[in-house]
Amino acid sequence: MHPTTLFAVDGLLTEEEREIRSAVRRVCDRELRPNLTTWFEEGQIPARELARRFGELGVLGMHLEGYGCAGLGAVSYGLACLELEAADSGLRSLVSVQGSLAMYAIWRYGSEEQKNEWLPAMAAGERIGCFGLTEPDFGSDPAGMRTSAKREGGDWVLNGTKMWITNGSVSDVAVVWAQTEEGIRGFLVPAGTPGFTATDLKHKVSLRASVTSELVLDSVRLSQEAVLPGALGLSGPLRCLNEARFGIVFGAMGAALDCLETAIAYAGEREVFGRPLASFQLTQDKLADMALELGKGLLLAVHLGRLKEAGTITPEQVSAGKLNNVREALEIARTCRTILGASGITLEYPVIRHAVNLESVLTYEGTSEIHALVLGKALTGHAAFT
Ligand code: TGC
Ligand code: FAD
Repeated sequence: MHPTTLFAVDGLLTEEEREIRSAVRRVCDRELRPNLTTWFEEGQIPARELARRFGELGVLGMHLEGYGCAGLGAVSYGLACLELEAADSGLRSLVSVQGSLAMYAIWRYGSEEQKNEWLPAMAAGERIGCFGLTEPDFGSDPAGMRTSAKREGGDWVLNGTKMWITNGSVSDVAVVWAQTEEGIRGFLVPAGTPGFTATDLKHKVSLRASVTSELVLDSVRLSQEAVLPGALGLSGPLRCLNEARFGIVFGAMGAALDCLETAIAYAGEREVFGRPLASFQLTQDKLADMALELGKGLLLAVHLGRLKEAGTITPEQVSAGKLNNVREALEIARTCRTILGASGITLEYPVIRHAVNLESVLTYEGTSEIHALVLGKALTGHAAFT
């Protein structure tokens, strides 16, 4: 039995959703999987080429309406994230940051001119975006950010540093969040603007098939047209995070599923003490536990997707999904790694790659501790962040 049939999750999906999932899976199998080990080992991806391919596939900003976006439901978007992350979390990251952070920020808070200028080209993958919220000293606590935007005549002048920014150096536009006299505001900073530089962070052990950069803004002068008019205050970027976190609820289960499928196949073939590893009770106990967590995680993801489609999902529910599904995916990846023994530490199998990638996923888009605190606040009424 395939692990996902245990909970009959497919029965909860529409035909269109299953077709979208198959289309993304086909591209992953034929065009991405053959390259994943090389991209991970070399720590480099052909980001522009991939973005154009993802644009053709229609997954960039696929849950947004208009401006060249497909306007599909949340579950369809989630299933695309699941398939991409079953290949590699870094590829899902590229798509999440483009569609759920950079495009979403412009789509939700941008002027008509900004939307028309950026969204159709970004949906097509012809232009890439990034989202600069985190700073070297302010990750979990973005309210403390030091990046500032000050008015000078009719212009804005930005100074500061953003850290750990996915797609940073390959982006055509950076959505940069900065402190202003009025509160936190978002700015569109085109690549090549004088004073703006993006430098890649090297020596990553996790998410190697993803571009991660530092952005430096040194007296970057922007016109009034660069401000996102609809966002004021920290709730602006945090609403974008809800979108990307939702995709991760599904995505993490993709990485877990790829690990579990690999472990089941390996345990069936590998003989220890004269019989298949799969026939030992301890192995079956591990597999049963993992199938339970995978199934529960998928059900939670689809349930949250339906709430999102109905427009009733809350940030706390997204936190619950991100916390649970990433934590369980990481646990599944680690347990699958034990089933593969020494083979589990090589890139011949995808398991260790998923496991180290999921360490980043546990940290970005709100660490597991931050999501626990969000739930703690909801349950008790006491905020324990500070
Ligand atoms: P707090 O005072 O609680 O809230 C400030 C304002 O924001 C509102 N708010 C939210 N709005 C929408 N969605 C949410 N999830 C929200 N959470 C809070 C809140 O109502 C308030 O609004 P208003 O109108 O009253 O001003 O803020 P706080 O400073 O106490 O912080 C709360 C906390 C810690 C939960 C928040 O700062 C947080 O989520 N921190 C984690 C930061 C984070 O997740 N960073 C991610 C950066 S992007 C990234 O990692 C991309 S990786 C992508 C990839 O490669 O896939
Ligand atoms: P810190 O906030 O310094 O946290 C360190 C530890 O302290 C964590 O365990 C944390 O949970 C814990 N902690 C913090 N506060 C509390 C508390 N109140 N109580 C208890 N424990 C606490 N950011 C972007 O803006 N855009 C991106 O595109 C982006 N991409 C990323 C890609 C990668 C590969 C990675 C690794 C990160 C990326 N990030 C991005 C940054 C990411 O969002 C931050 O790393 C994350 O929010 C945590 O911030 P930090 O690393 O500064 O850790």
